Amino acid sequence: MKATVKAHTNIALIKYWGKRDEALFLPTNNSLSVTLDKFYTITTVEFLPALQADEFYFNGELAEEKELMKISAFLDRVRANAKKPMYACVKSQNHVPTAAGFASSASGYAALAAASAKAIGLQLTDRELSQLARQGSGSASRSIFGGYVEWEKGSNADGSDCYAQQILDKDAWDLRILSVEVTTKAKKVLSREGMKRTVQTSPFFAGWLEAVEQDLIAIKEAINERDFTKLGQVVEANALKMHATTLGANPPFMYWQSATVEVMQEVQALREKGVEAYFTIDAGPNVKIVCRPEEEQVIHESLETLPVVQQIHHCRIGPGITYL
Ligand code: FM0
Repeated sequence: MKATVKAHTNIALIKYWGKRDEALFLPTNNSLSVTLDKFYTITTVEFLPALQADEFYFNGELAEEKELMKISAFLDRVRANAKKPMYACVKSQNHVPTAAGFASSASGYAALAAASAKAIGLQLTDRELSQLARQGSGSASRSIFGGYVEWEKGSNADGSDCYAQQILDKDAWDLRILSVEVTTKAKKVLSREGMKRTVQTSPFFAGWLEAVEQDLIAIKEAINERDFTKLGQVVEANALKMHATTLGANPPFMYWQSATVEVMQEVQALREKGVEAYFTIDAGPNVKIVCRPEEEQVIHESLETLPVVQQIHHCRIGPGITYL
């Protein structure tokens, strides 16, 4: 009745931006990510007949009521599925620098889905785990798998055809991701809230949906051909289009700060000097850079000269969930 799982974060190369069903976490478009080796969550779930309520410890401390409620709501699905009305003690250790703009929800819900399913005795396939993790946080559906992963939006109203799958093994193409943490003061619009507002109010959202189809075709070709230039161009352009939709929302918002733009311009300047680097940005001010191993060091050296850069984390492409 006890299980421990390690799950890694992922970074989207083609973004998940928009839901067609809020309650079931069904997206408006496919997305494509790489799982990262360096950042992960380890979660232990134990179902105990003696418990009167769920318990949630986060990084060794009893979590706040609000966090516990989210975990409990998630466990309710697992209990209903297993037909076992038993409470659980959940202990999560997070090894994700949340300040760097990595959503710990992706690794968090992937680990919770796999650990809770195993602990309660459900035998789920990775695809079913992806569907379960999705209902905690959309991007968690991708963190079940390692390497290059595509999350299928599906078309069924119940989400039965909406899950992620691996499209290429991590060792098949060694790319590197640099996570560039910048100085920041501004309050952030949470990704869930930002994507909802964009879907409901941005006239540019229709353009996003049209463009993302083309970007997916192009990036899958680039992955098949191991064409880094093509991949990088699509990755950068896709992130820019996602962020463009936020400017059209009502009220409008943007995730970039001046430091974000400085890093983006440095990446573009590197390319002009012949160093191939491409950026992507999630729902926050920090920048992630995609590059080949041979150029990782020179990119690092050039970025660390920028006063707005606080820290640079180096990641490789990582594995899917593991049972410890
Ligand atoms: O990861 O509302 O999963 O594809 O990071 O929990 O389903 O936190 F840049 C934005 C992540 C969205 C792109 O959204 O949202 C991506 C984003 P939830 P998530």
